[in-house]
Amino acid sequence: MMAPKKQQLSESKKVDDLKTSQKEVKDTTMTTNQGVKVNDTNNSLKAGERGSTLLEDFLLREKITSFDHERIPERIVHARGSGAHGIFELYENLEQFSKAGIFTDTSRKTPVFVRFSTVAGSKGSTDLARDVRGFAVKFYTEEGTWDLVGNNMPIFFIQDAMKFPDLIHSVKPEPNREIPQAASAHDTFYDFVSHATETLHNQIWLMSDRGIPRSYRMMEGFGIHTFRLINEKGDAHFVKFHWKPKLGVHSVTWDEAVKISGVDSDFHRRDLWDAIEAGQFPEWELGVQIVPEEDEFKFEFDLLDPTKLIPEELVPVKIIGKMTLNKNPENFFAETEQVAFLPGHIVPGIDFTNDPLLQGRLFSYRDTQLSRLGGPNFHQIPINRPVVDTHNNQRDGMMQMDVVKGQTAYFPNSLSGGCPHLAKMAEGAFTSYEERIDAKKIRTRSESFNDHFSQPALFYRSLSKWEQQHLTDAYTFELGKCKYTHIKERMLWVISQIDTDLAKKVATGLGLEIPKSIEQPINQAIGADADVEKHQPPKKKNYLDTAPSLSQANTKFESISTRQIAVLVADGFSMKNFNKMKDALEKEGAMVKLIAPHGGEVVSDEGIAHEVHEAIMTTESVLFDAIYIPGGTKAIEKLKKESKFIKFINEAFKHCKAIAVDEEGENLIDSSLVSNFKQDAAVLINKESIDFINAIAKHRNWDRMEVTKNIPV
Ligand code: HDE
Repeated sequence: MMAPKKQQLSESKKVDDLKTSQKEVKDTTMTTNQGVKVNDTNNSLKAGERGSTLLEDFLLREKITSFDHERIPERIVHARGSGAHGIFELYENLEQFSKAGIFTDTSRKTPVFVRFSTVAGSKGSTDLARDVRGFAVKFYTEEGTWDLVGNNMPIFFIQDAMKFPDLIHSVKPEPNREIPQAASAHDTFYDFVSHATETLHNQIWLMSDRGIPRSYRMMEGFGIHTFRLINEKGDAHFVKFHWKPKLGVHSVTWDEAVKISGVDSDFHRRDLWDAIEAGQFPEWELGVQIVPEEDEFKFEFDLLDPTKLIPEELVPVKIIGKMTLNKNPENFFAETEQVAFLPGHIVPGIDFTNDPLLQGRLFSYRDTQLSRLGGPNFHQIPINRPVVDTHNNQRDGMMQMDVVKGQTAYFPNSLSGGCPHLAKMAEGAFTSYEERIDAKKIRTRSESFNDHFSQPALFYRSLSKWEQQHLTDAYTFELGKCKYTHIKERMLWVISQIDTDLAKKVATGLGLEIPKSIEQPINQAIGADADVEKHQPPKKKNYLDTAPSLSQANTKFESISTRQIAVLVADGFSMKNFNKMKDALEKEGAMVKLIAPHGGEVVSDEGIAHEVHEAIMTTESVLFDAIYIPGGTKAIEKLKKESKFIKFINEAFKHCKAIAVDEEGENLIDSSLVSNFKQDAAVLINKESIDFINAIAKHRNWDRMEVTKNIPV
């Protein structure tokens, strides 16, 4: 037998190597797709100058045909997204848990491609929809590609894949009018979720600030399902994966989200792109919660139930490595659009569990790529290619890019010396974890999945006052958008099972009463949701009073890196103050942007011209994290005359942002609503730059909500 060629891969391939079909546009001559040089791409071939176009015009037909077929079907969910390249580095060898190279070799820099997304909206929808965010990571490892296809919330809406089409149909635009786009605030969603109370946990996370992140770079990521890690001896441990952003977890307010959607619906995409271009590479640490197999039944919830999280207070998250995104895609379509993530892409050392949602996903994603990318060869698209060589007897199909030589395409064979031969365990072959199964074939839901209410209640209890207020407002808004009273009432009843006070506040906003009981679902007889009965009244368990790890109030507030600071200036602004503050902010990594009454340049009180970043007409305060007003008598007089600057300040104040002013700058805030709140902890008048930096690092002064809620902005 011919000796098999050993795969050589001394170090991880560079990200660029993945893209074997890269083309540069520079210094090239235009050709057709057949390589014929083109001398006119502006005029079609006609019978005479004013004559009809000729069918023979192959240049026109090739160009137009290609254009006509430019789009591929958008993803049914997660259509709107943004991607970036990077690397993953492991901090410590985890061989006691997993034999995967990515978890044992601390010398590797494993290339990754990440795609962040919203779920419900179509490809052109706003980034700032209240929605779950996708957080999908493709690890190009030396033992094959591993995809960790997760979300920014640690649980999912449903427990069984069978319900996924119902969930998505309910949240998508209603089929009769195709309204509303990228929004859960409508009748069909709440009709569905109020009948399927298993959705409640993900729903309440969605209503929290997690549903409107400040940036993709400031979100956690979660694998959601319980997976398995397998070590060299074949021993298994359960594992949950967590991504922890270095910048902490931060969100905008709903009022900002609505306004950002209007002024820059690409806010999150732009933010990710700009940070990477500026060399301020986003970073997340990878954490694992590890549970020994023998502890499978130790918890008051089922580890296989994807609507439950393991509170970090019960099983701490062990930080094991770091992911850095350091390169923007060259071509959105080729990379971000064509990337295909499959939860079924795992490598030796990682394995699945029987989570019924995960099991369904293992089927769904390959099926999706077949229709989205047109056939079974999507793994040959550059962004989807593994970094290791692949050999098997799969052949042909649409868009086959490989020219596989030789006479055989079957196994076993003698004509090719038995190759590709089967891998032995010592060569790193994948084998499935031998889980013991002794069961009836049965179409049902495990009783251990029945408790729908304990964890949503734990989540709500664990939030800070300001988070609870945001969540209450979110439910009131969302249900307020529903037209059917019975749907709103049913939801009120469901919410009352989490927290009576929350339900009362939402009911007041809706002008309704919380019903004492609710009718059984219409189709109970045919099992539309026979399980609803099981959950009424809920059997709540209080295994923890609170889980502080669930609150954004306990996230990191250390860095102002990449924070956008609006500096309000006009001709005559104080250069001394400005320079001092700018230097201090930029030293901490913040982005200082000059906003002036007009575009072009502004001249400081020392006669130096500065480039204006945005004219006040083309921007809004919702795009910034904080405001600085450097002063200068002439400048402040000018700014006071432009009412939009006052609006800018009022809104930033309303959104609880830090505002610093020096000297005459105080006159400008005296013309705004801030004049009545100068004692506010994040309003800094003639203070040191360090005070401003500390206030920005806190993200927002949420204590201010008490006073701002009644401010008419
Ligand atoms: Fe997905 N999901 N999903 N999903 N999902 C897709 O696959 C599906 C679920 C997630 O940036 C689709 O390639 C089913 C959970 C992300 O390209 C599709 C079920 C989680 C992305 C699909 C789920 C996710 C997708 C659409 C229930 C978090 C975007 C396009 C059984 C753990 C990946 C595609 C990207 C995309 C099906 C549930 C995350 C239709 C059937 C749970 C981040 O195949």
